[in-house]
Amino acid sequence: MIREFDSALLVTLRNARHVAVLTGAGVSAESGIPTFRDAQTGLWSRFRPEELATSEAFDRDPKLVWEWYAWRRDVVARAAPNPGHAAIARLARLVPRLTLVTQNVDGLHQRAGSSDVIELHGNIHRSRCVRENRLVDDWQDVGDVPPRCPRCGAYLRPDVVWFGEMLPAPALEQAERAAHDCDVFFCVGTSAAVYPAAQLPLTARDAGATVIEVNKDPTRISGAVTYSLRGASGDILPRLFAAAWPT
Ligand code: BV8
Repeated sequence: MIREFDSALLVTLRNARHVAVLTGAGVSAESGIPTFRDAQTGLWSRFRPEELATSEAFDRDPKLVWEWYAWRRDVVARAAPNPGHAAIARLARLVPRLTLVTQNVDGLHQRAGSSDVIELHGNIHRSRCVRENRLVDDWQDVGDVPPRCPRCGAYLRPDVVWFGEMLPAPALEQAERAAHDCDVFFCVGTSAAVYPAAQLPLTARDAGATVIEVNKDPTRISGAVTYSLRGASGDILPRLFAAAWPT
């Protein structure tokens, strides 16, 4: 039998009490959703995501930023969860306790069947009033771009965390608690470049967890993790979990 995965890794997974998973854009790449590292295509090719995903960009050109998110919502609507999302959803049934934390705003983990997803950076399918800071899930389409809050008339914005904005405190606290408590921490499809999310795998390692990175490419934390599994998450995760928990 080809020993594909280190046997110590498989034993660690089988004995895990609490597994935490942090995902980034790479877990949705096989669903056809461009990552932040991918060059933007077509209409958006002349912009860098870091430039558009800011309140400054929205203040400067709310229509442009709203249309970028509308385009991304359309890409997500046409995408489907991939085997990587499905494997993570299945993992919840294989371990005593799973905490799933995502940096993604596409909602694909939920569509794959994961529940209690901790969304550190919000969700592209939710919109909120810029003045009241409250979610708005329905509005009259009278041609305004961005649309306006039906209660107060201010612009709506995507309910995501832009660069320079604070993360939702409850989500971040929950993620940090899991990083301290877990005995296995997966870091899947993230360049580990954006803080404070990028601190989580290091927190887990310092707390004594086995940290497993799954990424097509090496990242800045590849040298700091216990196992760095190179490849596509949609390929590696199903095979790893099948090896650890043979049916
Ligand atoms: C904050 C929502 C307080 C919006 C996003 C400390 C040090 C340095 C900088 C900072 C710091 N603290 C704060 C900052 C500033 C900033 C930051 O981290 N900047 C970076 C660029 C240096 N952080 C913030 O502003 C955060 N706010 O901390 O507030 C504060 C504020 C100011 C100053 C100090 C403190 C807010 C960050 C949240 C921003 N919002 N998203 C939207 O989506 O439009 S971030 C966005 O980019 C994503 O959510 C994601 O988090 C990030 C991209 O990262 P990844 O998900 O990793 O994706 P990426 O494309 O980078 O990588 C994909 C990976 O997958 C690659 O490695 C690739 O190889 C791999 N891959 C590809 N295909 C596959 C694959 N792997 C496996 N399988 C495959 N098939």
